[in-house]
Amino acid sequence: MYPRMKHLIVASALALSVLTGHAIAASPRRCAPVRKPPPRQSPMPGARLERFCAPLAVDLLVYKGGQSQGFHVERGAGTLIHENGYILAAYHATSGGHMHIMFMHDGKKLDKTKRGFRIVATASDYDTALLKMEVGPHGVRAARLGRDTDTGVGQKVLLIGNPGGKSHTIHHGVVTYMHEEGGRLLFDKTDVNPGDSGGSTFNTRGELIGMVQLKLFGGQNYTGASVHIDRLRMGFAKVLADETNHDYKLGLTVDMYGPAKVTRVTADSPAAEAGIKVGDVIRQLGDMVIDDGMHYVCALYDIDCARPRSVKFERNGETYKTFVTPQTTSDLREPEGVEGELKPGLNCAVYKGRWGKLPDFASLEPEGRMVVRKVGLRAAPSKDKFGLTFKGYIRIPRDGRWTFYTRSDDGSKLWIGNQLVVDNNYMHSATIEQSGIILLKKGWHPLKIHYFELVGKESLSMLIAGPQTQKQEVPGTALGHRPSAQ
Ligand SMILES: [Ca+2]
Repeated sequence: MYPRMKHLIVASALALSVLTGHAIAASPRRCAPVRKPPPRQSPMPGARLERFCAPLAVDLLVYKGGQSQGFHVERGAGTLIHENGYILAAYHATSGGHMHIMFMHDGKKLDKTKRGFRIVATASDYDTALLKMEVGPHGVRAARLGRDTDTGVGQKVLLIGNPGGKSHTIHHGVVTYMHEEGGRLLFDKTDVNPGDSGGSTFNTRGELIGMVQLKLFGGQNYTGASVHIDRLRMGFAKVLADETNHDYKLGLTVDMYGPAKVTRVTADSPAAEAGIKVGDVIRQLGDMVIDDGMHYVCALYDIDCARPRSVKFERNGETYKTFVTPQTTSDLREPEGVEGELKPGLNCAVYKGRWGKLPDFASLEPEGRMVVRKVGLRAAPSKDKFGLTFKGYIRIPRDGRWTFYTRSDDGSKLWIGNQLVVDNNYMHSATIEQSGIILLKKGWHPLKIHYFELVGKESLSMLIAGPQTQKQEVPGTALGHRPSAQ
């Protein structure tokens, strides 16, 4: 090949990479090792274990209700799992509510509405929530994450929770049963109360081996139970690490049951272009040091799309540094509705009943059906004790990442196609707003909303925000339905 031609080919490759937004392939270079994980502790006697573990736990307070139903406070707890301020808590002890307060062991108070911390991600199927301190995580110590093999029947455990608001309450217990299938539940004889939800379960080495949880999987009715750490690791891998949670991808999967060892690299992905290979152990992403697969999942939530991020990893005893440029995911949901076939408004079905949460409307016979111009309570059959379902299509003006919100008194849920986007279930006032994100292509997408009202005040609204679209109530002009469909 002539030198001139070679030059031209390199130049056109560069131009192409700029157009498609891909990073130029970066070769990993050797660098200084990342700081080692904290050493494993020897088993500690009771008082020393308490002193070691107590600063790793946090208390949570959620203010719920409204003027019509009365206010009440729900309590829960959580555990610091990374020194950057990441906290593991129970989804059911952090969802809903209009004010969220966190107390650290030293009495420091963090208010979510004042940006003291945020709810980074939730996985309701695994009853798991990931929180992050927004201010002053500097100097916090985080729990070493254990495995299911780190505890067995007959061994001592330490539980820290917040029963009845008695902050940082410590129970000592003994593992009496371990459920190996369908959830790996850990049972112990301690007296666990509602305020303990999301609380820490430590072994005698001070390693986090579970999360206190009264709401159990599989419909079994046990009390005094913790969800085992391996079940939480699985939830992290299946739900929180799922790249559909983010609007970018790296093309990387890591082991969730220990150090973040790379188990899969997708061909032509940003990770592959950055020279990361199966077997490498990810040790740092951006400024976040990674000692465990769960840390890697936390770090994913701190990434900005289309900005190169430094990655440090270990290979054959050496540490290397490279850069990945997260790629925008192109799997936007395809529209289904056809412009000319839709009529304005949504199909609305009206139900009467007394529910404290959304019923299975599909199994109920509606009292009536009508078409409504927009989402609201125009079809309400009475002031109390009723439910409504809305079905039709919503017009999305442009491709991108869309956030849907419902504000409802009482509960509501919103689906796009078969995907549940907003979960705003249960009794609460309309000050409660919940939201969810979905990637959509321009066009008409199937929309479904379920709503119920038990007593007191009642209201329902749907809002949307997205590319070049400020958060706003969805106008009737963006809604359509098939006249034949119910
Ligand atoms: Ca109400």
